Amino acid sequence: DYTPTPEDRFSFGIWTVGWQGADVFGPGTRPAMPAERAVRKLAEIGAYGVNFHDNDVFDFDASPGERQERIAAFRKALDETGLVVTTATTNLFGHPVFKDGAFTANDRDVRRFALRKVMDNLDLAAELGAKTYVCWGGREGAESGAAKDVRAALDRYKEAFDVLGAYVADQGYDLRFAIEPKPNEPRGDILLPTIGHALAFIQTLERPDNVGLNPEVGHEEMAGLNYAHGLAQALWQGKLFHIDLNGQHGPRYDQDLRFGAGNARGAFWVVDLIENSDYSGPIHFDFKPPRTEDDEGVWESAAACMRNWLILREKVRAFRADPDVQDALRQAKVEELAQPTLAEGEDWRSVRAATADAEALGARRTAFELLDQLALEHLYGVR
Ligand code: GLT
Ligand code: MN
Ligand code: MN
Ligand code: MN
Repeated sequence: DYTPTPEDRFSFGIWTVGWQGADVFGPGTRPAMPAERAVRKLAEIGAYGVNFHDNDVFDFDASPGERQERIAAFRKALDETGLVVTTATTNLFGHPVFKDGAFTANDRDVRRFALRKVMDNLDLAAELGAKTYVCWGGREGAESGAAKDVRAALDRYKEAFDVLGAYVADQGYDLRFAIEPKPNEPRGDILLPTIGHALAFIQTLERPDNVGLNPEVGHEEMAGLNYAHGLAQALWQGKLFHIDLNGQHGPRYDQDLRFGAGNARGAFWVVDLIENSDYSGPIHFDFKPPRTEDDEGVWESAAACMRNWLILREKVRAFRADPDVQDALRQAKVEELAQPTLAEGEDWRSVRAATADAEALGARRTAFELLDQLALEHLYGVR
């Protein structure tokens, strides 16, 4: 039985199910979906929480009255369904004002406008109880060489996080920022393109403890990287604040397939890692129901994200419980890696003096193929 429960902490961006399907080659294929409808339908299919952009709830040019009205409808749906706002974020990419980015736009007036827009939505995020504030800088970047001074842009990127960090601290908000890396699309090259770039950047900030990551499956795979390995390093550095789960087929355009589609083997290791970690944030899906789907297809694909997580969770549990796997793990010396290379009280001298038979060590069995085949057989459903 793969029925989602609140304990599973499944959440969705309002913009995922709300995506109308407009792409570079044609307009949308589905009608607009008000945020409150997304909330009600997500609750119906078993989600626990939601994430939203300011402009998923109200239009960019909404009057103050319209803004209040839209927020009230959103809030009413949240109250009536019990769905939790786990996360919020700002649309800093849709309007032409952000055509050259927001925090790193060459035009200083644009940068000041962007900061104000974020602060406005931080107020709403705090009011609605969000704990994480995602920052995806999709328009921060360039298509050409001379137009962007990357080092100056990084100065401004850091300045933005320092200013916003001070705002959150001064307001006493219980909110942490999560940077979402992406290598390209919509910009030709985006700043902070991977988990690694973002981790290094965070260390330069005035409040590094309040800033972590929101890595997305497709974004790391577009860069040819192993998403589970990236998540593991983020966890190791105490920086996995949030996750954007979806599916992707290799290094092509950002596909945002439902979770579990695309690289199914990669998805298996993601579930294995997260289920066996201390990650306590939402299991959050950022996918786009393909443009081919009607409203029914939208909810089928959203429900499938959760179902695929639960199916893979069952499989990784069976994999870890399988005595053959436990034996292969022993043969592969997986636990031995947790043992420090130097013993208590040893220093470099102990290793300097050691002798080894490199030929014999090089001939030792690893059993890695045996172990990986067992994982695949669990995934393929024959064990
Ligand atoms: C946008 C993007 C996503 C980001 C969202 C947060 S919006 O759809 O493609 O990957 O997570 O701004
Ligand atoms: Mn995302
Ligand atoms: Mn994506
Ligand atoms: Mn995306």
